[in-house]
Amino acid sequence: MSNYADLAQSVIEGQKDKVIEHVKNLISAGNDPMDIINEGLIAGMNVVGVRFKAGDMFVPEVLMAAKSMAGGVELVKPLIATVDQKSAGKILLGTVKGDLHDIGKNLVGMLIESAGLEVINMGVDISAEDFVDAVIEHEPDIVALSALLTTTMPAMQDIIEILEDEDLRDKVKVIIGGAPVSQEYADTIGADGYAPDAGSAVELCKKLLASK
Ligand code: B1M
Repeated sequence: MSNYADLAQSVIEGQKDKVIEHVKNLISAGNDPMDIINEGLIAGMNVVGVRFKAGDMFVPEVLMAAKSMAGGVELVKPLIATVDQKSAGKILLGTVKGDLHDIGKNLVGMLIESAGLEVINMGVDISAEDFVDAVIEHEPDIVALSALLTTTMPAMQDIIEILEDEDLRDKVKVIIGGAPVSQEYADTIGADGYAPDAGSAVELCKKLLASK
């Protein structure tokens, strides 16, 4: 038998095999896939964040935790109910330049996709110019930007400014998310919205698509 606390502890310890075992057990026991993510995997990663900040954990250990969490998310991913419909919108998603954090961004992509929207996931460390080129190439309805570092947040503003310079700003909505950003920051840089978590990102996308 496994519980959410065991799963969170295995994420903290970076024990990918144990994470996979606990996730499999929790799935077999009929637990909700989103509860497995929120109460087990993310709960563990939140503790990692606190210990990392306090200097009790270091980058290699944090990477092990991140890889363990990603292994767990992969198992849960097929179980997230997918709305079977023709794509109701196209979302261009990526982590901004200088930033390598992708766990939250990938969760956001997974949930948006499961809501029946098309997601083009550009990955991490994406320059403003590459985002704008991708807007021209893919013509998305929404650009969703992730940043986890206070030092990379300004890259979000760069993207909005280049979109304005290229006369593309009125063709695409821009939304932002990630631990250091906020609704206030979204307002400051002229983004169309902010989502604090993956579930809210889905709701925000739906709201913006409905208003288009
Ligand atoms: Co880094 N890191 N990290 N890190 N890391 C943080 C972000 C930090 C807060 C840790 C700390 O000090 N407490 C800190 C940033 C401090 C700051 O800027 N204020 C930090 C630092 C300092 C660094 C380095 C500089 C460390 C170093 O090298 N000295 C370095 C930078 C590397 C770089 O990016 N250039 C670094 C490196 C790393 C690892 C590579 C080791 C690893 C990342 C692995 C990976 O992503 N593949 C890592 C990790 C794992 C973390 C913490 C511990 C966990 C992040 C995470 O995955 N959380 C993090 C501490 C923390 O956040 N508590 C930390 C789980 C995830 C589900 O949540 O990403 O917040 P989150 O995503 C949420 C929401 O934010 C939101 O929805 C998600 C799901 O609910 N969301 C969006 C995210 N993106 C969205 C986009 C949207 C909408 C919502 O679109 C609209």
